Amino acid sequence: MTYVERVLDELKKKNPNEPEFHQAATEILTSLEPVVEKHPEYEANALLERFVEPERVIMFRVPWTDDNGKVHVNKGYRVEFNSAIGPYKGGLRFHPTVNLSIIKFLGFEQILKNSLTGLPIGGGKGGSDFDPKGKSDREVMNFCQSFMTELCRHIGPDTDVPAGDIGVGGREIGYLFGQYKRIRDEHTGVLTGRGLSYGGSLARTEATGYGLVYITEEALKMRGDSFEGKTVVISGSGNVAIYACQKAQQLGANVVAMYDSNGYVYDPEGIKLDIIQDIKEVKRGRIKEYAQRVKSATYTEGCKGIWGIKCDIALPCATQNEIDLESAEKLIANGVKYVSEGANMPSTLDAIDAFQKAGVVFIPAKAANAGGVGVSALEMAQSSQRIFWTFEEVDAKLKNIMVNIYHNMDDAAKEYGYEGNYVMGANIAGFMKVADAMMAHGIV
Ligand code: NDP
Ligand code: 2IT
Repeated sequence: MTYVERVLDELKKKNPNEPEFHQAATEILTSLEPVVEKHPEYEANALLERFVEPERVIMFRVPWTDDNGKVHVNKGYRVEFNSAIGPYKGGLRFHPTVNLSIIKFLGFEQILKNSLTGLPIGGGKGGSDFDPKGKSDREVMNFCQSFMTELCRHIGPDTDVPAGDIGVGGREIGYLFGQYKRIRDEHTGVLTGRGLSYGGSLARTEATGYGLVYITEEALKMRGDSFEGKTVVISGSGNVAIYACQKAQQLGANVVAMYDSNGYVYDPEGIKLDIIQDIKEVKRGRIKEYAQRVKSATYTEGCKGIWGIKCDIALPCATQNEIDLESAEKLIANGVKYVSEGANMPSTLDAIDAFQKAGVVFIPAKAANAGGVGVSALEMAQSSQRIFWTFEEVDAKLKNIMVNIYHNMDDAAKEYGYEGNYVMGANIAGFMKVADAMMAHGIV
């Protein structure tokens, strides 16, 4: 048994019933085989054993009252995974499927993603099994205030800086920030993704989707190609999906399909993004309505069929494991050339394997969606200096971050003899900096 196999084996024994965490750990640790072989001091110092164990796991009760006076109780989580290179940083997810396994996989991925940005941020993630869907603004506020009443004692601008993720956008960050400020009496950069009137950064809303398209654009450019005239399928219709669509369209792509958790719309004439935004951002409605408003579009109940639509570039931007082997095989059979992950871990391990074997350019989430947390780190920088950069300044820095990530993962893959394997490249490039810092800090 190799060192990596032993650590993975123990991780699964010590953390049973955490399949998503096992999946993320398997992908990451397997890629690190050649690195730990080259660095025997890592095993001698139990570096991987420490790397896979969160520094701190916080779980708490979140009681709140609905509009009818009924009391509900949800679970709250914050996993402070690794602070070797900076304060814990990562989003909060509010979705009924949230459990410890999901938060741990997200937190673990976040360590390497944040390292890849080149900025000083450690890895963390949190959230709740609360479902914001169908709740009134007042109910969401009640929930957020209760959630923050507990969370506020664990976070701070130099300690742990949460942000949004699925189900947590500008509205939720506002309520969370208001409660933090009230209890701690501090107006600081304790959360990112804040509104522009209270310390937020321009371009944070767009950052993940734009960043996803920028890194894909760089991959295209290196192969003498571009987004111009390409057919693109994007899953999801939330924050990441919407701004990925916007940037891809600006670069001349034809985005033909998007979905929400009920079903997908196919519009061969090109998605009218203003209508999607009206339905999803303004009305918080269902994507089904798009097909009622746009003649060229059709709606199909259920999500999976979206991957059967012929495209050159697929950008999964909804949730984990949305592309399984069967969906990957359909994409490949239809000639997909690029798959870049806007969501976290949207492809199963066997789907990734199929893409790589078929020669599809596959850019894994921790590289492809790092633009969101990258601009969050820029928001932290602006907050601590009490200044604001223009949209153009932030956007230029974002693009620079994404282009650098592309080349760092490409170089790391080549250095270790895995040219074009960006799963290896991103994991290795992200890990080296964290490993260096952990070694420097001694056994902690
Ligand atoms: P949003 O809540 O804004 O949107 C999520 C979208 O995905 C919605 O369209 C939602 O549909 C759909 N979705 C969620 N869960 C499921 C599911 N189980 N099955 C099918 N569809 C689903 O979230 P974001 O856009 O912020 O996040 C999307 C992905 O991107 C997540 O994986 C997140 O972790 C990742 N990410 C987000 C970043 C950010 O800055 N926001 C940064 C990096 C990664 P519905 O409307 O029906 O719920
Ligand atoms: O998965 C992610 O990188 C995010 N949800 C964004 C985290 C952040 O701190 O901006």
